[in-house]
Amino acid sequence: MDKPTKPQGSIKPYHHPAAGWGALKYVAINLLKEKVPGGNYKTLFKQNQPDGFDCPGCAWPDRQHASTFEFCENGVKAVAAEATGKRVTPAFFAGHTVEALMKQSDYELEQHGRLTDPMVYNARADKYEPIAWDAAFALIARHLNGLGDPGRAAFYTSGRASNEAAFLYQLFVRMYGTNNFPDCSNMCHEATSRGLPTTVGIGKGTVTLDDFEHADTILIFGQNPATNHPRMLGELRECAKRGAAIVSINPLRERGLERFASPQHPVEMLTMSSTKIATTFIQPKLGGDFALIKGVAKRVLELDDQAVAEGAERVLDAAFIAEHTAGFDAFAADLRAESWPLLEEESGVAREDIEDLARIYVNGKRVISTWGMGITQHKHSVQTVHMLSNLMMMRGNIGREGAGLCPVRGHSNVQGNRTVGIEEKPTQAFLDRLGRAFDFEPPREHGYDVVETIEAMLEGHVKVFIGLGGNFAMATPDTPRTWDALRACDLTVHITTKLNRSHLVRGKDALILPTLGRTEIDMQGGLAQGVTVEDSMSMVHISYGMNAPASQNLMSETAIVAQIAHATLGSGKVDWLGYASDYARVRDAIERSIDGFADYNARVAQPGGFHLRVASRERDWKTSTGKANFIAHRIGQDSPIHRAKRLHGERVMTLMTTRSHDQYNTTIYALDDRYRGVFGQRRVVFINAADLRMLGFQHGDWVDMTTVWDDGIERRADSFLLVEYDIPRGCIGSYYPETNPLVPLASVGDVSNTPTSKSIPVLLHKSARPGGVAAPQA
Ligand SMILES: Nc1nc2c(c(=O)[nH]1)N[C@H]1C(S)=C(S)[C@@H](COP(=O)(O)OP(=O)(O)OC[C@H]3O[C@@H](n4cnc5c(=O)[nH]c(N)nc54)[C@H](O)[C@@H]3O)O[C@H]1N2
Ligand SMILES: Nc1nc2c(c(=O)[nH]1)N[C@H]1C(S)=C(S)[C@@H](COP(=O)(O)OP(=O)(O)OC[C@H]3O[C@@H](n4cnc5c(=O)[nH]c(N)nc54)[C@H](O)[C@@H]3O)O[C@H]1N2
Ligand SMILES: [Mo]
Repeated sequence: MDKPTKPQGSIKPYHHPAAGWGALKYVAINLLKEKVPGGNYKTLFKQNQPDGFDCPGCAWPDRQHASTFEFCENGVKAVAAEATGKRVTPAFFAGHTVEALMKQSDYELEQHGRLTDPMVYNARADKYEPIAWDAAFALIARHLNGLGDPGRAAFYTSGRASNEAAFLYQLFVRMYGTNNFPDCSNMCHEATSRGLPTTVGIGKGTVTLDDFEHADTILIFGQNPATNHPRMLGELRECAKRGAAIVSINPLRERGLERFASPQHPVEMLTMSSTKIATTFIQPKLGGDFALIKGVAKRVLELDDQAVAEGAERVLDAAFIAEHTAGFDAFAADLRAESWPLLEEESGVAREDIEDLARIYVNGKRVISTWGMGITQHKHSVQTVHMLSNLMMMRGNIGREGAGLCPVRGHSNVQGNRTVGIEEKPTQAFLDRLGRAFDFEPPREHGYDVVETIEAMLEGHVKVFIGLGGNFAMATPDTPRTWDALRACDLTVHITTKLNRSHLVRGKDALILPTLGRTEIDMQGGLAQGVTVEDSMSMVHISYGMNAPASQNLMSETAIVAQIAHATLGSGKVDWLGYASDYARVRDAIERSIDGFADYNARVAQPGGFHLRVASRERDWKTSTGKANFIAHRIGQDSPIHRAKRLHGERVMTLMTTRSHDQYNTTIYALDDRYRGVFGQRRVVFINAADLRMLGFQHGDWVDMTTVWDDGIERRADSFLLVEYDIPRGCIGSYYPETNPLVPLASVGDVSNTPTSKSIPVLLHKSARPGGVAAPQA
C-alpha cells in the first residue's frame, strides 16, 4: 500500500475560478512531466474532433461543431498519461522483483510509463519475464479449458474498451459458457442501470446535449464536474449565461461549481473574468438525497393541492400523469403520509431549504437532473434513482425538449460496454438473439458481478480472473480480502496499458498483456482501424488513434480478445481472427445481434456518429405496465450507518470516498486537489469544525480510521490528516482508493450490489502512525 505521506503538503483555500489559467498551467506541467514526445502534442488538438479520437477521459459527449475547441485539463492528463514517453520494458522487470514493486506507491507504479511487451510471472525469481504472445494465449487456453466448469472463471471489464473489443469479449465468454461479467459499472452507475428500467423502461439517460440548450433549470446531484467531467462546465456556462437556475446538491460546495473561466473563451481568459455557475447550493448529509428528493416531491404535491384549492394553474403535469404513468395514487398517498421531521432528519436539510428547492423545481419549465457517484454509491441508491424519476415525472420533465434524466457516466465507453453485452444479468431476449446470430446456446444462468466474483474467489470457486483493462485490486472494496481472493486464483490475466497494483497482486500463474490505447494508430490487415464508443447521452461515434504505438510489440484489445478466443475455443464456429483483421466486420456482427445498430458502419461514418435510440426519450415506456411507473418507498432506517450510530452514538462518522483533481480512478497523476485546496498529499480527511471539537481533535491532527461492522474483522486505514472543511456534521470525506480497505465487501446497495463507497460508518482515533508533520498552514 502507499507509504505514509511525506510532510511536504499544504492546505489552502482556492480562490480562483475552475479551469481558466490554473488549468492551462497544469496542462503544461503534465506534458513536461510525462515527457510527451513532440509529435504527440498534436493529438491534444484532435481530442474529440470529428476526425480524431474519443477522449479516453470521461463519458461526457462532444459538441460536434467542428469549430469548437473541445479540450480540458483532465482530458489532457488522460491523453498525456497514455502518450507518455516513459516505458516499462522487460529490462525494467528484470531489475525489480514483484515484492520490491509492491513496496512502491500506486503513484510511483503509474509513473514508470507504458508497458511494452507481454510478460509472464516466474515464481522462482519472483519476477515478470517476457513471453511470446502465442505462448501467452496458449497458457490462458490451457487454464480455461482445464477448469471443467466455465463458471469458475470471471471476466472483468473496465469501461474503456471499445464496442468492438467488448462485443467480441462477451461473445467469446458466452460461447465458453458463462455470464460471469464483473465490470466497473457494478461499482459505479449500477443503481442507475437497475433503477431506471423499473420507472422509465431503460437504464440510460433521456437527454442529449441539445437539451442543455433549452433547459431553464438544472439540478446537479452528487457530482463534481470541474474535476470529473470538465467539458460539462462549458455546457453549464452557456446555461448560466442564459439565466438558467443551476442547483448543486452536494454535501460539499464544490469550488468548480461556483465559478468557471472557460479556456474556450479568450475574452474570459484575458480579462481574468469568469462565469458564476451554480445559483443555489443545497448541502444534504451523505446519503440524504433520498429523503431530500422525497421532501421536494411532497412539497410539490402540497403546492398542487393549494393550486387546485385556489383554482390556479396546476403544479403537477396532470395530463402527462394520466396519459403516461402508472402508480401515481399510491405514490401520492405515501408522500402525504410522510413526516416532515423525519424528512429533515434523514436528509440533513431544513424544511425551508427543501421548500426552496421545490420552488426552484416548479418554477422550471424545462428541468434536467444530472447525477453522479454521490447518488449511486449508497445502500439506498436504487430507491433514490426511483425517487428522482418520480419527481421528474410529476411535472412531465421526461421525454420533452430541454428536460430529462441525465446520469453522467464515468469511463468513456462504460455505457457502450453494457449496450454490446457486458452484463452479468442479461435478458433472455438478448441471449436468444445472440444465440441465433451465432448458432450456439448461450448460458442462461446469471453470472457474478464484482462483489460476487470476489466472494467466489474467496470461496475457492472462481480460479481464473481475466481483466480487460482496469485495476481490480485497487478499485474494489475490502482491499485485504480482495487481495486474498486474487491470490487464491490459479491464473490472473490483465490486458492493460500501464503497470498497476493488480499486476502485482497475482494468481499462481499471471500474465500482463500490453495493449494499444485509444490514442494510438491501430493497424490491422494493412488498414488503420477505427473503434466505436457510446457516450453518456447515447451518441455512438468512431474514434481513430493518431499516435505511433508505444511499442512494436503491442496488440489491440480487439486482437487480444480474438486471439484468446481462437486459442481457447478454436475458430470452427466463429472466425475470430477474421474479425480482428477488420473491425467493420465486428460492427456488422453487432448489427445482427443488438437492437438499434441498423446500418452501423454507414451511420457511424457520418460526422458525429448517431444517436442510439432511447425509448423513454420518446415517451415510449418499455416497462411491465407499458407506462412510466411511480414507485413509492418508505425512508429506510436500516442502513449500516443507522446501525453503527445505535451502537456507538454520534462519534460514528459517515465517510465518503471520492476523487481528487489529480487522479483518474486508481491512477494517481499527482498529489494535488487544487479546487479543494489540498496540495502535495492525498491522505486527508475533510471534517466539520464542530465534529472536530466534539471528537476532541484539531485541524492538522493525524488520525487512523476503523470501520464499524459486525463480522469481527478489523478494517482500518491509518495516518490521515484532519482538514477542517465546510461539510455537514457527522460526514467526512477522503480519497479513494486509499480508503478502500474500510469498505466491507458485504456493505452494498440494495438491488445494485454496489459497494457503498459514499457511506461507510467509521470511527476516528488519534493516529498511532502520524505523518509526522506539524499542522499545515491554514
Ligand atoms: N479527472 C477524472 N475524471 C473522471 C474520473 C476520475 O477519477 N478523474 N473518474 C470517472 C468515473 S469512472 C466516474 S464514475 C466519474 C465520477 O465522477 P463523480 O460522480 O463526480 O464522482 P466523485 O469524485 O466520486 O464525486 C462525487 C461527488 O458527489 C458528492 N457526494 C458524495 N456523497 C454524496 C451524497 O450522499 N449526496 C450528494 N448529493 N453528493 C454526494 C461529493 O462531494 C462529490 O462532489 O468521473 C469520471 N471522470
Ligand atoms: N472507494 C471507492 N471505490 C471506488 C469508487 C469510489 O468512488 N470510491 N469508484 C468506483 C468507480 S465509479 C469505478 S468506474 C471503478 C474503476 O475501476 P477500474 O476501471 O477497474 O479502474 P481504473 O483505475 O479506471 O483502471 C485503470 C487501469 O486501466 C488500465 N487502462 C487504462 N487505459 C486502458 C486502455 O485503453 N485499455 C486497457 N485495456 N487498459 C487500460 C491501466 O492499466 C490503468 O492502470 O472504481 C470504483 N471504486
Ligand atoms: Mo465510474
